Amino acid sequence: MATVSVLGAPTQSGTYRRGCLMGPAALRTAGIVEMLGELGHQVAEDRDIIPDIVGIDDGPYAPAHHVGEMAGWTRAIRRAVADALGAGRVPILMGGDHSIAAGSLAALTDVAPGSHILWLDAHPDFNTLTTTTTGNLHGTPVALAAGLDGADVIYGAPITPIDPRRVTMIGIRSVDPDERALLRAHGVTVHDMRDVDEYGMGALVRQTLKRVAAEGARLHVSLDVDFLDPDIAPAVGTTVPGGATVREAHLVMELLHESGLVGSLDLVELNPFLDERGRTAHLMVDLAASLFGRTIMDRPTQAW
Ligand code: EXY
Ligand code: MN
Ligand code: MN
Ligand code: MN
Repeated sequence: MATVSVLGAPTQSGTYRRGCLMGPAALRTAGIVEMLGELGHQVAEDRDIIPDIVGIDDGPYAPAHHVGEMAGWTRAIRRAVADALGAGRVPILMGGDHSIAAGSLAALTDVAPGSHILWLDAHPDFNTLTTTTTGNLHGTPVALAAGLDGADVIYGAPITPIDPRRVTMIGIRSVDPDERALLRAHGVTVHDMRDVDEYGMGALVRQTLKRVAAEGARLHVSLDVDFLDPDIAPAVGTTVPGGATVREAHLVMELLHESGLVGSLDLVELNPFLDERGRTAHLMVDLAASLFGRTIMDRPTQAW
């Protein structure tokens, strides 16, 4: 059983559509804390993070916007997630837009160097402050955590970057031209939805878990609502048709649980304003339940 830190990051400055700052409240309303208790885990803390105040003029970074806000959230999240990991807890970082993962990914290099990252998303979020064309910083966290252009602005000092060769992405179906070149240049493993169609979600996840085990690494999971098909998860601002089904997503989580390799989780981009009576919020909590050990029939589980 795990001791868990439930950490809210109620921000939407990294995206263009308002609403996902209500994400943490919606996940709590959908019962994420109660779910963890019912599965026998101990919730040691359940709080929202307060961002640092960082004044940065967006001008030089245009079209990037809210650069100072992202810097403030990133630095506070990095400390909170690192504290949880350092205390042997499993942090669940609840967004809020995906820019918050710049903080959780940096915490990994602070406290769990060599971690592997599984990015479950329609998008690679591998733009930099210079390649972003929309200026929405939720499209940049992986590239910034890898130390690419703009990392020093967001983190405020040089960071020990994540190793992009230890990043595996599944569900990808919307990639910008510059991202495509950067992903290839930096050795990120990208399983787009064509791979999912060809090989199946189970095979891709098992292959990833084999790599993580061979690396002797812990696994960080970053789940963006838009990994899922919009028909089943409409409550997200950046929907892309052709996403994961409910059962594909549960299979990912069930296999991850059985591996015993997962040490931390981001649940991001939930926009309750776009939801239908909380069904996306409940789906995200149900998927987290599969990650934390809920099964259909009894199955051998591994210690966390
Ligand atoms: N690649 C596009 C951009 O950089 O704006 C779209 C990014 C969407 C990011 C969402 C969080 O996944
Ligand atoms: Mn994302
Ligand atoms: Mn996305
Ligand atoms: Mn998104």
